[in-house]
Amino acid sequence: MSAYDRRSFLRTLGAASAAVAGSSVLAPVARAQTAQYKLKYAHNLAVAHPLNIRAKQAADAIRKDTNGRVELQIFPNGQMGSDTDMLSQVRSGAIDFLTQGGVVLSTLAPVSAINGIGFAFNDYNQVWAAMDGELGAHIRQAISKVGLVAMDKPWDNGFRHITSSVKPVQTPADLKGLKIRVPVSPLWTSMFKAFDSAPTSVNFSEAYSALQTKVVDAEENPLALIETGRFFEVQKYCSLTRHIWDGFWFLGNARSWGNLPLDLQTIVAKHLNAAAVAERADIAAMNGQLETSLKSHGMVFNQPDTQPFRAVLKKSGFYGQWRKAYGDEAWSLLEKYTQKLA
Ligand code: X2X
Repeated sequence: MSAYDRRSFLRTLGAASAAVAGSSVLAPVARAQTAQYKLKYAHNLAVAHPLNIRAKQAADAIRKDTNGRVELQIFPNGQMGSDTDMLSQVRSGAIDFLTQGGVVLSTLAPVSAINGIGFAFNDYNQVWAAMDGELGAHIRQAISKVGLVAMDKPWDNGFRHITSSVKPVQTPADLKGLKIRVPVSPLWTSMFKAFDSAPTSVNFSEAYSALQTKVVDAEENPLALIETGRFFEVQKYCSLTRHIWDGFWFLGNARSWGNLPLDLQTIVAKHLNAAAVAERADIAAMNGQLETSLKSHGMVFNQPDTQPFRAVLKKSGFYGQWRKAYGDEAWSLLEKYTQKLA
């Protein structure tokens, strides 16, 4: 990120976090000489991201409530390595905690990507009901089988929207033939193929130049990444399709979690879950500001009706295919919170 990017993103974030700063100042605590339990937590987001800010507040609260016995050490910004590296580290115990989304985690626990099914969730009410409810419990159960413990409350990453340099996406027909960059993931590719688009898997770090050189005309990401990735320089339209929702699970190494006495586990979980809920509100507040900021950079927004998109995915067999992949049990738990999809 250039200095300019950082400044403008920090300004956006600053406004969102200013509201919370006043309410969350913790009394300074006498730091124990050495914490009895030092827990390493790594993530891949910027220091200014609400996830990092809220995790730091949780770390302070944990230190205070455990009288300094537990210290949560945070390693932000991917400094512990790539997503897949960090996933290996949390499984081996080299780090104790990691926040990770369903896409990467699904390489270990396939069902953890089910929240990324296209056009499943209408809004955040459905997302949190499902993820804090039986669907989330089902995913955590799968996660527990691969040596990890997931805290109850997932954190927000965001709804994804489609940007394009050629035209707004208002109906499914606008996706036909669209050359769109997608992350390297079968779920994305299969969804855009169902719309007869021309999806190309490109790593995020190369997405901007793929748009600039017109290898592709479109891409899709949450607003925060459209802003920080400076996609507004090479994209004109932002269609608020909300086609995929993704979040982060707060994952612990099962052995190091098990080594914590129960009373300390309770305190740590309480503060991490509270921080997740606070971070969700931060992201919601940021989204309105990001739309304003992107408009000031010249982007044109539209708000399509999502129902016709869902109808295409149903008819094309997309939902049926993924229902088979995830299994009937997981699928019916998803549909408990969304409308019937397959
Ligand atoms: O690659 C992307 O578009 C990104 C950064 O949003 C993901 O991690 C899926």
